[in-house]
Amino acid sequence: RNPLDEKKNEKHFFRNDDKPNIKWFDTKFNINFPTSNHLHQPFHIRRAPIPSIGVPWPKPQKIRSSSDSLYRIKTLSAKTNLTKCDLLSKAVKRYRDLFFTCHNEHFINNLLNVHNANFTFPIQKPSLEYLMSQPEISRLYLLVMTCPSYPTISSDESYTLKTSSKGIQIKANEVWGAIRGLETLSQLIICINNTLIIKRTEITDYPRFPHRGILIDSARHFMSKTTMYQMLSAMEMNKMNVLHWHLTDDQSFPFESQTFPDLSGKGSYHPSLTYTPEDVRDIIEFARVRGIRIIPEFDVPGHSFSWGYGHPELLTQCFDNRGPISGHFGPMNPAKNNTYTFLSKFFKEILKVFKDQYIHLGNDEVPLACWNSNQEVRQFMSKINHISNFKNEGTAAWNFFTERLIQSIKNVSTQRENGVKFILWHEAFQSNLNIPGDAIVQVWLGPQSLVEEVTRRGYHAIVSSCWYINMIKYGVVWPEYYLCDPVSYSFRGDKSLVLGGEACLWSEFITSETAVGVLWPKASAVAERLWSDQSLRDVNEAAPRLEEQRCRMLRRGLPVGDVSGPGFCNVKAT
Ligand code: CP6
Repeated sequence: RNPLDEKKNEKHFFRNDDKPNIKWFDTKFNINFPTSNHLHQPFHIRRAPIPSIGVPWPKPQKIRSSSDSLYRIKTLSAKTNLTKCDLLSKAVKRYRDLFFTCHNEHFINNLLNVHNANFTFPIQKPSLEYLMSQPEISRLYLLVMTCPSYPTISSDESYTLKTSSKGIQIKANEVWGAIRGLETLSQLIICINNTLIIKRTEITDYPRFPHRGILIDSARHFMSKTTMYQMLSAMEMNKMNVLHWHLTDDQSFPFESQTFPDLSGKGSYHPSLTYTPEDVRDIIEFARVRGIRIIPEFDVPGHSFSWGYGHPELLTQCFDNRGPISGHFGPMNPAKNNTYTFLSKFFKEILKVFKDQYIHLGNDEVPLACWNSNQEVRQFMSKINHISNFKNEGTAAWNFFTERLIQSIKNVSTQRENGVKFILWHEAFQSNLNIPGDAIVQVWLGPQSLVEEVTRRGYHAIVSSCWYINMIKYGVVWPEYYLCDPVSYSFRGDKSLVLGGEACLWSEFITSETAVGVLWPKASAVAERLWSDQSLRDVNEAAPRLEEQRCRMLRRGLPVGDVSGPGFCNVKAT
């Protein structure tokens, strides 16, 4: 049974079933971009970019702006009540350069002409005189209550932003909100006639879900440090806050362990295709200052073939009726004590390297057939099965493995301030393993009813099933991602237990060179779904804003792809 076939039959998942007349298949090729009269343009326009310049993505929860009050910005001096918050000073430093980069000077007049500027400005041609007569503001007030050092699942990312003749004010309970507010501010500032302009604006903003992630698979193809940085920058621009780092899989083991150097020494594709301890520290720090958590996944007991290059003793030898199959190793061997002592040493190191409270233990697609084929494991399994009530011996052994591993990781977590908690793929839940009550179940395949069931049994859930961005398709596909709601109006479970979702970039056919262009700006659609209000479901309203967000990412140097068909951005091609 191919799980992908099941997926095909379940076309209706996560659609907004309460509003059946929204058919996103129909809207797919029918997004109403305004057409432009290009005759008066000094350069050829096939389809003009939409001037959603100055309109933020993802859409804030509440935004009020007045187009007839503009402010000019020549300089900005940031004043903050917190002087010893490195995260805040670093964020100001990062964003200051962005505020003062005039990107659209060659284009904006044209855009204003073309579209009568109804989108962002009521004025048709803001003359230099008009702009220069607008009041100037020069102060940025950052009022922040607390400055925690690492983001967590319960971080407060809310903020308010207000521009007035006194200046710009961003208020936040925690520094994470200030970082989100600065990103919004950077998107509100536009540049006309080489002058920075911001409208009078009032924003109250906060995320709908606390877990808004992407999954990066560094094991099928190695993802360079530069690519990881680009991913994190794009996440910050889209207010995403979790990087689920799928670090190891059957094909390679790029993580350099100090405790067991042979894991990457023999299990990486090449000695240069690894993450050194310094690389990992740098990536965690790059993420931290952007309010992004890094959750590493070390997939066990399946998807673990590459562990065997350095440590073959961990894996199960698979047999057929003639004997051991040469080179055929299955999931980690649940019958050996060594497996557990090895893994508890390994995870002791992981808990030191990675700072987040959560680690991801995989537990997807465990091939039980290999365990069944191995005499030693079979003996162990029948022993285990006596003392458990699983129908299937393989599942009993799998449960034993996962339970014991989790316990041993908890045992080595005592030096950690916040202990350790676990995320598992939904198979562990579906097979009724005894997973801790505070574990999070990540659903990667299956209907909304599976997510509902997860919450009905009291577990927290993360949803990925409709966001396999690596499945490259021709045409305009982002509305599909955009309209997929982890908690649709018809959700029959405990909505409060759904923490959010992740856009996944499984990398069997994606490389470091193509990853950013495949994931973005498609993942931007997911980002708005997870940040903004549930009622925001108009793809025609979103389309021009998404297009501007794509252009913004390009302007900031990210090699993003295209999602809406022929067009161009007001940025010089490199
Ligand atoms: N790799 C791992 C994968 C997938 C999973 N685990 C996967 C397979 C098919 C789809 C999506 C993801 N490539 N380790 C399952 C979580 Cl459609």
